[in-house]
Amino acid sequence: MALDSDTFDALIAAVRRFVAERLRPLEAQVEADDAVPDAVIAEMRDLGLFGLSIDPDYGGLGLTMGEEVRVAIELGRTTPAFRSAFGTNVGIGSQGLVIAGSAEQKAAWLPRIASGEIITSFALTEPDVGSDSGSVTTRAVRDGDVYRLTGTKRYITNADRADLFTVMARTGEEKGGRGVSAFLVPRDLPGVTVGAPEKKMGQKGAKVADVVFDDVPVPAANRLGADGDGFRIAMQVLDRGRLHIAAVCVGVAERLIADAVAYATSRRQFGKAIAEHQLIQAMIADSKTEALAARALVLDTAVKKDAGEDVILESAAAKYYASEMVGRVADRAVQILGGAGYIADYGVERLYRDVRLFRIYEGTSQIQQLIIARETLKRGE
Ligand code: COS
Repeated sequence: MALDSDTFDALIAAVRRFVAERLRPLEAQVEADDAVPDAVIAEMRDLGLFGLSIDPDYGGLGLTMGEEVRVAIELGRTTPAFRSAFGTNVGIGSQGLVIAGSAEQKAAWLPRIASGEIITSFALTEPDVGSDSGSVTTRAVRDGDVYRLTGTKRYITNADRADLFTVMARTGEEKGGRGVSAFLVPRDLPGVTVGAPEKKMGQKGAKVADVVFDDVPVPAANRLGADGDGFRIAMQVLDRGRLHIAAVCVGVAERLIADAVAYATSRRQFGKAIAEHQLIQAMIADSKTEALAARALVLDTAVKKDAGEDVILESAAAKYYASEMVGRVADRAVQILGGAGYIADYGVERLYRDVRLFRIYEGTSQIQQLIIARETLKRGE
């Protein structure tokens, strides 16, 4: 159920203030330290950010998708690592449980996820399994009241801090997604090991790492949904996650446009502000047009999702368009800033590296194209 408009407006205003006054001044520090300060995480908890998407019955804010994407756009206006700090709890780390969890599973975990007391991660990708996620090789073998879980998951966001993993593992002999089940795996079970965080191109402060499961005894009660439901659950989680990421891309694009405009209006060449040169204006116009188009697509898709429509195609289209769009916008922002765009102090260089990931995680652009084409062919229009 939607929040009343005053409450939602107050939330947006609080998030906007938090981003502008608290997070943006810390961007260079997060980049240098490759970490989001604990004090900021505590403030995110107080704002309710960890529970944006979780039902109020479990202590969350229970935002609709239409509301969540508007919050995500606001959060996009700063370094993406801040959003990632609670992003898994809002999205891929919690939504398997929200979509397919039993009442007992939800009661056991969701309140602590919503409050940010525990951190969640989504463990689908493996060393040899990326885009073809139906072919996961991690195995969960039933042994009485437990499944014995063995395998390695790769590039797992927030694994370094995670208390609870949603793990997709093969339980049946069927090929492809049909043999895959999903499990809630607490980190403190014996046999769970988290590797060292990877060195990444950008999005410093948001960590990814391997997670190794070595004969981990996962209670059978921790399976999400029925045996063999795991792939479908993971796909539903990603449909939703992709729309959220698309919204973040819109926010980053809006930030980059603002940075480019601020620079172009103050920087003078040939006797006038470079913003008065038409070739600069052309870049600003292209970026603005594309950002508006992406914003409209994101908001429209969220409305459809809230209305209960199937948005597999639209979520993929939003992620595809918005992530590619923000790549172009970042590239133009560097160009408008010229030499300054290539220098770390100005921040645009950092965002240019940060946005590169949006075209890859939660499904590459090529996977989005594949989904969009399949769904269009299925729909016949
Ligand atoms: N919602 C619900 N069910 C879905 C679904 C969705 N979005 N997508 C697929 N399914 C179901 C299908 O209906 C099908 O069901 P049946 O077995 O009953 O027929 C089953 O899942 C298998 O679907 P499909 O045949 O489309 O699977 P493919 O192996 O062809 O894979 C893609 C589909 C490529 C779309 C999927 O593997 C994918 O999204 N890959 C990218 C993964 C990714 O984003 N990784 C990022 C890292 S995780 S942060």
